[in-house]
Amino acid sequence: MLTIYGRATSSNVQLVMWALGELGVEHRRLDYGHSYGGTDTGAFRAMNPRGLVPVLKDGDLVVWESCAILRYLAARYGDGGAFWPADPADRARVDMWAEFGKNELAQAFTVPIFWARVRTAAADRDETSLSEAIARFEDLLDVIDGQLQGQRYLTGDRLTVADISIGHLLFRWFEIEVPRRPRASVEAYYRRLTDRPAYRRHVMVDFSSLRVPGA
Ligand SMILES: N[C@@H](CCC(=O)N[C@@H](CS)C(=O)NCC(=O)O)C(=O)O
Repeated sequence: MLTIYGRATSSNVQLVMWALGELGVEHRRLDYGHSYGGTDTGAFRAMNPRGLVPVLKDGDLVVWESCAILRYLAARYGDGGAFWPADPADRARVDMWAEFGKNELAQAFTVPIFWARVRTAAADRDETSLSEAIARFEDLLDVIDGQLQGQRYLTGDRLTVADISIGHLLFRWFEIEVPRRPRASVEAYYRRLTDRPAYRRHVMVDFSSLRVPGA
């Protein structure tokens, strides 16, 4: 059976799990990483020399890097339609936003904002850096807001790989205690995502176990 190694509280695991849920692929997920450990063993490092989650094992295939896993799942288990189009030009339009999600939005959010707010005690927090990081992330969200004008999802009216790469970040963005500028299209988009059972199940995961005392 297809196996995902990685704890449910990892945002990169969530990205992969959400895709599996949307594609309806049978799978199992094993808790690895953070408080579960298991990523420093020889067996795990033989799968992923970086010692990070998620890792996918599908038959003889082992893949790490969440977006590579996402693209593999979409190509292997998708139907060549909107989610991950067979046509190279249509696919590139989707992939461009998926890259933007991984290389810009996630980089701008996870460590500079989420870690600073949730995984750092208030006494140790650099509030100036956090405010600057929020301002940078807000600018990127403006790009998303513009793209969402007049359409339900990032590249049209159907959910795609681009939405998985970007949308999984929004749960934490809307849950953490930070100031947020109102942004109607992103907020409507987020509500649309929260209506999807696979998003609720795999992305809207309580992250209180990651919160350090005094955060
Ligand atoms: N670029 C990698 C990053 C993977 C990553 O940083 N994973 C984090 C969890 S989100 C991790 O393994 N942290 C250590 C741990 O959970 O033990 C990907 O997208 O898969």
